[in-house]
Amino acid sequence: SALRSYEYIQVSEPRPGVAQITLNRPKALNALCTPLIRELNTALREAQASPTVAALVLTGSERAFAAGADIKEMAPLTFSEAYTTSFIESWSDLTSFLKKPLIAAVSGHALGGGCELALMADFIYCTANANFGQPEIKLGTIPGAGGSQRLTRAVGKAKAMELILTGKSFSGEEAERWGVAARVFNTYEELMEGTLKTAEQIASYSKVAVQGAKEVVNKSQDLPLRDGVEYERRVFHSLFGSQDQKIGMKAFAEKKKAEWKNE
Ligand code: CO8
Repeated sequence: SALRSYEYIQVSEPRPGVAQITLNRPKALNALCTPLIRELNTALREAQASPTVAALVLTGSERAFAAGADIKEMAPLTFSEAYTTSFIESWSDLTSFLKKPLIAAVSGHALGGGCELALMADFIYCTANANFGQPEIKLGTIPGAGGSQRLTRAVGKAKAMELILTGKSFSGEEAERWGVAARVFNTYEELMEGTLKTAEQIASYSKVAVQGAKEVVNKSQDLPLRDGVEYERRVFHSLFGSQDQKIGMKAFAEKKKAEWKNE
């Protein structure tokens, strides 16, 4: 297929319906410099637009998912430059346009902006010894790409406050126990196999239903419960207008495999 080539990331389609984006700046442990973020943004938009992609995986290397924003790039930045260029604004919303599900597969360091990037995914799979954290406080700054909000929603205020004020990191095992990660694996190989398998499974379902499911779960993060439940019911009702609902339920009754039309 016509996959574009990049300098700081790699894009592949390792399984049917699955696009994998691999952060690839090994010399800097995948530190998120501006050109990398720009490439990632392009790749995510292309995957969203691609008719052959139904689910996405975002990963780094065995040693590092991403060790944060590029400290060397940020070091000389002034307040007025950051303020007037809205530094990082476009990064903290990297996945907000994405309607297709995105799984982050985290091995090694996921620090600062790297942790925040993983938290932007729909869910995280990781290795037991992955190294998550928001160490910005040690650099004289604070999380800038949603970490104080998304980590707090994931682990609760007490733990998030402790983690962000001390800058101490937490393991993949803890991430799973605290609800930051959906699943934990012993090795990098098992992580990648498990992630691709899940992505392939999701990609095998009706695209219409998958998009609806992602949309309603995400609404739970923004809406009060009553409004969220009502929103869910509206989307649920609307899916009776899809062909795939008819196909799925008919296939169940006939004990056959559903052949989705994605309509
Ligand atoms: N920025 C720039 N370069 C980095 C970064 C980084 N964040 N992390 C690592 N590197 C570079 C190192 O400078 C080193 O380069 P060189 O060989 O030229 O000296 C190379 O990567 C390898 O790193 P180490 O030699 O330090 O490797 P170790 O295995 O000894 O240590 C660590 C690994 C513990 C991960 C260590 O590199 C480290 O502490 N890195 C910084 C972690 C950090 O503080 N991250 C937070 C950055 S602030 C931030 O992310 C703000 C968020 C803003 C929003 C972002 C939006 C997505």
